[in-house]
Amino acid sequence: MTMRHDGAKRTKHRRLLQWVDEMAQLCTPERIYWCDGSQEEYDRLCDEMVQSGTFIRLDPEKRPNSFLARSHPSDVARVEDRTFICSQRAEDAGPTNNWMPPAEMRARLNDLFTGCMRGRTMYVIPFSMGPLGSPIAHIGVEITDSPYVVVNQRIMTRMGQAVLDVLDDDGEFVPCMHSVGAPLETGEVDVPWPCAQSIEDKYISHFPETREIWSYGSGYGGNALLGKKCFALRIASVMARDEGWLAEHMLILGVESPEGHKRYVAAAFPSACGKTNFAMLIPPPAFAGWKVTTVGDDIAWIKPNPADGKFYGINPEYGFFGVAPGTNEKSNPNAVATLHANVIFTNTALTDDGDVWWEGLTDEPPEHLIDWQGRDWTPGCGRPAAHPNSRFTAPAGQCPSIDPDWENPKGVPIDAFLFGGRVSKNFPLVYQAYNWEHGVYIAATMGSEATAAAIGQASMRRDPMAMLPFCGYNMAQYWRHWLRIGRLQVTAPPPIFRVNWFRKDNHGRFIWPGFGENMRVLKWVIERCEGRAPAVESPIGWLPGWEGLLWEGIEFKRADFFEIMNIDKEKARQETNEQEELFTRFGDHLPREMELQREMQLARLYHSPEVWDLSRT
Ligand code: O2Y
Ligand code: MN
Repeated sequence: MTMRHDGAKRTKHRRLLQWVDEMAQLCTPERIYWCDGSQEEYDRLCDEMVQSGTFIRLDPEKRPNSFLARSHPSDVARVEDRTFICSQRAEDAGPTNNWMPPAEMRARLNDLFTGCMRGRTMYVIPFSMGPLGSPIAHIGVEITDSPYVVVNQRIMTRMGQAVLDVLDDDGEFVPCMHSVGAPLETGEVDVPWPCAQSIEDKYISHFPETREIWSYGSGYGGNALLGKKCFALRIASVMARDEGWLAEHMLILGVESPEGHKRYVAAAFPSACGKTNFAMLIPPPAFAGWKVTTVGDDIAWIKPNPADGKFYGINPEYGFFGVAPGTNEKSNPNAVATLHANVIFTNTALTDDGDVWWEGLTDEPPEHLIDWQGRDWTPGCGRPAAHPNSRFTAPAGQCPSIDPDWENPKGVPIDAFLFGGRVSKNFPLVYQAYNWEHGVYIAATMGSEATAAAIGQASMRRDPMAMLPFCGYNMAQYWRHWLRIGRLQVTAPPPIFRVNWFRKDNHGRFIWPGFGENMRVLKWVIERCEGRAPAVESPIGWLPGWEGLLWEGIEFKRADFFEIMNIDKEKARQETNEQEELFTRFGDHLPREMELQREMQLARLYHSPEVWDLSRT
């Protein structure tokens, strides 16, 4: 028997209505609710969650219209071990993804989802990744039994009736099925953060061939807000491969010179490398007249435009799901300002006057807090007050540095790609690839240094293009796609750069001050795009000389610059040799250009003269 709901009044999309009915029959919820995306609906759901204990309303003077949620201690982050790419063939998921045959996964999910919404409301959330109706945007529909997911999705995506209107009666949408995996028995009282009891019962599953997402057992972040990592990266990367575009784990920022020239840079960094801070950078005083603006802080969808042969990018998201610890007036004043109101905090600490706090927000912690698990906390008690992965969900439009074109349906033209890892030794502050193929190679081999405990044979934890946990298909085929799209789809692909803010000196101290000073690197990047900045050829790419960067307003000695730019040839050879291990994992799928680039780099590291000695610049 089909359950009554007002879907037919909301849309004439038969496939969507049929899917909702099928999911209701599978999950047997108490009721079905179609989200309209209104403020009234958002306020009502937040009030209900305050009543049920899921939300704490923060002090309305200090943090208007803002809430704190505390998750179950077992449900605090993305679960990569429980994330699956269920392509028909294992080799299409590739060696870096967890794979399960689709039929086997479907059977498991069918068991898990049967009756999983008992006693709960099934919410239907139509959402658009990207500005409504933009040719770069795509639509998803998330079904969930979590009101926390609904209100977060209202911040993170454009959602509600307007999306159904754009979808019309036959538009394409990605079905995103989600349950916290905690059915309620008759008379059972709900808990503030329902989720599956055991990690083995969590499944974040993707079906690339049929473009579906099924997520079970977690209510947290990337596991549950399915528009973000699941759709905008894992499924979208497959769509992008098939349709000739790029779905990337990249921020997009704009740089405007005092003369009013505007450039846009898309930059990929692995998770937890300060992407949000970089996306909201404030140039230091020496850069009077320069402006940096934010298009997005995490994900970029980039499509070639045949009209002018350039790449155009959008931020498919509508909000920021940023990590709270470490965010402060020094590291990211724009983020702090963004958080003034209308924010959902998850797993931060609560102050005695009804506000939030996390490690690093202030130099001195408050004398007393309630920690992320609801326990009394005092400085020196030996526990962090906020969970290290505590988050804020905040509307992007509230960011003071938001770019005037961030909602432009055409996207913004991408002038350069940056790739950055976290490496303490031997990787220069910045260098430019010789050409597109070389750039794809340096992006494919990027990574962060493994911690001492994690170092096995190789010392780098590879994270190609910062997409290791997010590529929905074989990573080597993804490199092939990058090679092809730069050759065929655009007239002159943007230059590619590698950056590394994290180099340390012999005392283990960071050499580069980071934060706003990264503007100095950005300026060189922009000037390279315009063919204006000098560069020195090296075996690994083009380097800025001392004169290439602006040094006004910073105490940074020439010797420090040579230290941060220095390439020890022997160590670079060792690193290049170690890359073979990554490449061989992909067997015949590896594009031959990748191994060729590696061998050419090795040859340069053996044979090139020392013309790249920067102390001569
Ligand atoms: O732990 C989570 O669910 C969030 S992970 C995340 C959130 C925002 C932006 N990036 C990431 C990431 O892991 O790259
Ligand atoms: Mn991310």
